[in-house]
Amino acid sequence: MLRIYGSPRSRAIRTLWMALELGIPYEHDPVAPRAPETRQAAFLALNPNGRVPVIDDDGFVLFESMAINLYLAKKHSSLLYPRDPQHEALAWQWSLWETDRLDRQIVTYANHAMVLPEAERNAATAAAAWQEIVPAFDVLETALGKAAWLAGPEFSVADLNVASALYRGLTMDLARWPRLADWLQRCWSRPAAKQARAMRE
Ligand SMILES: N[C@@H](CCC(=O)N[C@@H](CS)C(=O)NCC(=O)O)C(=O)O
Repeated sequence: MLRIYGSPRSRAIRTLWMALELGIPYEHDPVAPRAPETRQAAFLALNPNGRVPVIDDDGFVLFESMAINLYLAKKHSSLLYPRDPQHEALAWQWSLWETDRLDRQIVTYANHAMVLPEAERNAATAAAAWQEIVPAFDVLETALGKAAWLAGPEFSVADLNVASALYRGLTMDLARWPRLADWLQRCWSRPAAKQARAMRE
C-alpha cells in the first residue's frame, strides 16, 4: 500500500493530486511541515531532510515531490506519463525547471504577500521573490503560446507538477500572463485537482 506523508496544506498536495489522478488506493499521514514528528528518528529515516512530502510505497521510500509524481505516474503506466521519449524528457525538464525557477520563489512570495499574519510579512522579501517569478512566468507564457500543454498533446505529469506548485497562482493577478492563467485553470479544473484542493481548503 502506498503511504503519503504530508499535510494537504504543504507540497504534499502535489502527491495527493497525483494519487487521485491515478485512482490508486493510499494511506495518508497528514503530518504538518516542521511538526515535532518530522524531527524524530522514525520520520528522518524516511526523509533525512525532515520534509514533506515523502512516500513509502510497499517499502520503497522516496522524497522530493517532483520525483515522487514522475515515479507514481510511470509505475502505474498512466497516460499522464508520456510514452514518447521526447515528451518524457520534457516532463523531466519542466519538473526540474519548476524546482529551480519557481518552487521556493512562489512560496516565499505567497508567504510574505498573502499568507503570513501581516505583522510577520516582509515587503522587501516579497518583492525580491517577485523579481524572480516574473521571468519564470514569462517562460511559461511563451511555452504555452506554442502548445496547450507542457509535454505533448495532452495534460501530463509535467503540467501536474508545475501547476500543483502554482497553487498560490490561483489567487494571484495573472492578467499579464493570459495563457498561463488559462492553463492553470484548465489544470486545476480537473476532478482530481478539485478533490486535492478540497482537502486543503
Ligand atoms: N523540494 C522538496 C521541498 C519539500 C519542502 O520544503 N516541504 C516543506 C513543506 S511544503 C517542508 O516540509 N518544510 C519543513 C522544513 O523545512 O523543515 C519537494 O518538492 O518535495
